[in-house]
Amino acid sequence: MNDPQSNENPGIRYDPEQSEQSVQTYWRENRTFEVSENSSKPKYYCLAMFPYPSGQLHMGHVRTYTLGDVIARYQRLQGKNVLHPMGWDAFGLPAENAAIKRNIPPSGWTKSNIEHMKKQLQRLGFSFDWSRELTTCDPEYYRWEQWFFTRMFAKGLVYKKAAWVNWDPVDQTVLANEQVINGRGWRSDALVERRELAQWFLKITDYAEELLDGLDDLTGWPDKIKTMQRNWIGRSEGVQLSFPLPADINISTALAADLGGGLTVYTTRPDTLLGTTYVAVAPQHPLAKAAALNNPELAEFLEQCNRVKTAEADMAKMEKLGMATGFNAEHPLTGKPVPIWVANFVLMEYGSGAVMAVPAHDQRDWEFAKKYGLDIVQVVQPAADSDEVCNIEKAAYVSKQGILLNSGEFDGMDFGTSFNAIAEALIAKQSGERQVNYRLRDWGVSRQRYWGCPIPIINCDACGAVAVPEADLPVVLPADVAFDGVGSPIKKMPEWYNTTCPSCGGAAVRETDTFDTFMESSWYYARFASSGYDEGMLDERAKYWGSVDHYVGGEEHAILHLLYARFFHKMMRDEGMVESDEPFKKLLALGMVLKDGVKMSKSAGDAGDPQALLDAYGADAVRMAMMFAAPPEHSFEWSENGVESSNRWLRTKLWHAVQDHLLGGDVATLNPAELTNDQKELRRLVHETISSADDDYGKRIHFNTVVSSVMSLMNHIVKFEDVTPQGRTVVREALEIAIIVISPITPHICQELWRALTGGDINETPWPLVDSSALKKTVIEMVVQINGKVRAKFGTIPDSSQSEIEAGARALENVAKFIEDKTVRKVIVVPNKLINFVVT
Ligand code: ANZ
Ligand code: ZN
Repeated sequence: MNDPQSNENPGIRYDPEQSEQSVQTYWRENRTFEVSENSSKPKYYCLAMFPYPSGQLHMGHVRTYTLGDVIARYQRLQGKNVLHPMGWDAFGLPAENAAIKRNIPPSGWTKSNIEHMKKQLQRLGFSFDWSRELTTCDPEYYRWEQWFFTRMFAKGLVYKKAAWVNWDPVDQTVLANEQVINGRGWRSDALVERRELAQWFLKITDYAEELLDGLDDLTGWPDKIKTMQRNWIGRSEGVQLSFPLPADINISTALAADLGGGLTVYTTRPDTLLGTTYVAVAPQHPLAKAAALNNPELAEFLEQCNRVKTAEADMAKMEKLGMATGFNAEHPLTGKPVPIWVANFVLMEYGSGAVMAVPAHDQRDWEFAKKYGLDIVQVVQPAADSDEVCNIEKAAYVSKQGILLNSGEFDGMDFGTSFNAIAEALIAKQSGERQVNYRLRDWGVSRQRYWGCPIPIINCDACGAVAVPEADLPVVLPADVAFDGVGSPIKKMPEWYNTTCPSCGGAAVRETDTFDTFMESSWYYARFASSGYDEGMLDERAKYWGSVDHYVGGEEHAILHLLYARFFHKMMRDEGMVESDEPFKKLLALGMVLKDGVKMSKSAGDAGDPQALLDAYGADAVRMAMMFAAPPEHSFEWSENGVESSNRWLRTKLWHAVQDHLLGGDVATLNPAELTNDQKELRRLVHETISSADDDYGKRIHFNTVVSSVMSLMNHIVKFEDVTPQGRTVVREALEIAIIVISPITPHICQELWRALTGGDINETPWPLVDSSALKKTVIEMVVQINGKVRAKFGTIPDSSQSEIEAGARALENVAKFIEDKTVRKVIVVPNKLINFVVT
């Protein structure tokens, strides 16, 4: 095959490397993408989730940032004042692990990764306003996070409590639930243990209701993500009730006082109260511990439970294990004794850490009862006219459609009625109350790691936990530290943690834990808007930019990051720093880029690095291949083949067509009245391309279809051989529009070609308007029938007269031969559709 480059004029050869460099220099020198708040244009804030500086870009990054860039560039062409910033989510575990492995401080490792990745991002030609770049490990960034934390502390939204945590014995750290995979640490793969530690918490539960209700107004978010958030917040309505404990129970008086003489449970099924055959408590429940004091076997069981921590989702699948405590409680309505068991499926962190077990109507309770030979008493049965299956011998009957039995005065009631009646009965006896519960827990933000933002608290023996005063912020994380691989270095630096109490002046100790890195990513979007402000966390510019108009990022952040950022936004709003209720108006949740079925960021090293592709084919080809591969929300298997063919298309079709056209010199002004049908037809395609691109870019957010429609337009342009003055004018318009339409995806080549065609800067050019008169079809296909049977088709001009159509049809060979020796009785014309000859 011959090389298409060989017949190019050497002066205008397409050299992506060189041309992209010069375009990028132009952008830099002209500060093309730097924005200010003094603009008469409407604002548009486009943000892609900032990366963790792991070392090099992978194709997942390329996808995310190209999508964000396409949106930003399209909105800029729409005449918006577009903020499109970039920064680094720079704290986190990998830097520490790298530091241990390579014996270099995390700060240095992070810094050099940022330098390298920044070059790669710049090489890709993203339209970031680099003047607003921020790095979260920079004290100038995290000082405001510390400041905000102390504000929330003063306000009572921050507290410290001992909490059960997932402890990774290898990484020596607390893990979040989602970092525990099948009972093992996500990085170390070590069996995770349970420990109780003093931790700092943010009261996200104070906002649970608003975080839930707010989802209803987020019309720009995918339903899937909203559902995940709803489930995570997990609102339920139920009853909290107490099972009295007998006076002679063998527990300490302190514990008895704590329990208030009763064992509290939370249930969403008070209707099943009479079916309670045992009460199950979590292994960490005080009553379980009390029982274990004189029961070594139980003590061993509790320890075993503490060793394995399972994410809640795995809880359902896990084998149900338990042991009797030997204690009984009393049923709050019947007064009958109910045995108390310890069960591994009861969570200490939810409700009260104890459940009333109703094996006939709850599958977990049923499995547990079967295993340990506990009673199963049915108290709900299907309604008479129902076709529900209910066989308590085989499985629990969990439906809420049934009718009560074996429940005394409540027999015959349905779910709603019995729920209320039993709730009222408990309220009357003062042994229960209605309760709304949220599955959402307060956000534990303490991490026992080094590479994070220091928690700005000083612990004083006399005063307790005291916030670091504003004047003393930031509390800077020491950068030059020695790593021995076990635990955080600042926990072994008395010269750092020994200090004086801001309140009493006595000797005191700094908090040596650092923040969860989700803290930094919870407010960075707002800081971009207040870039460089050094007198506070945010300034008035945060109000100008308001909510992010379009937020782009991986669907793996569907829950935590987005929830924490929404929570921070509401706290900042309540401090008067922002005005809107939600941080992200519209959300684009991307599917994953896979390599051999594995997520790119997780698969090994260089395989996903775009560098080699950039060197060989240029940024535009990489960007185009990525956008062409799949619509954003789909996960897909990455193949490099698309990059080479994109490069070939850019070179042989786009670049070539423009250079060829330019050889013909200047063009005349367009005169729509004078156009031939073919010229009109090309114009129609051109304007259809704009209109579908508007839909694809602005509404559907499907950019692969923009690429294919421009490809198809270019095929028509290349085949269009009309070199008359109007013909060349139509081609000029077609080329300009093809270029501007695809420019958000392949900005470098388009900038160059645009300059060559028009002498102007494409970034200063408004998006083309659709000329609706050009959309009219120039040729209409007429169907010719003879006695109702289709015999031929031919093209006519729209709204042709009846006689023109008839003449056209008669002239067709296949029509003539059927009419020749017949008598035409009637001719029926349906305008712009068909003509039917009735013959005999
Ligand atoms: C009795 C009962 C009978 C229940 C029945 C369910 C079905 P949601 O809806 O998610 O809020 N539960 C309460 N606290 C728990 C804990 N700490 N660990 C594990 N399970 C706990 O769940 C509420 C239901 O989950 C409660 O209603 C309780 O079991 C259980 F036929 O009480 B139910
Ligand atoms: Zn003090």
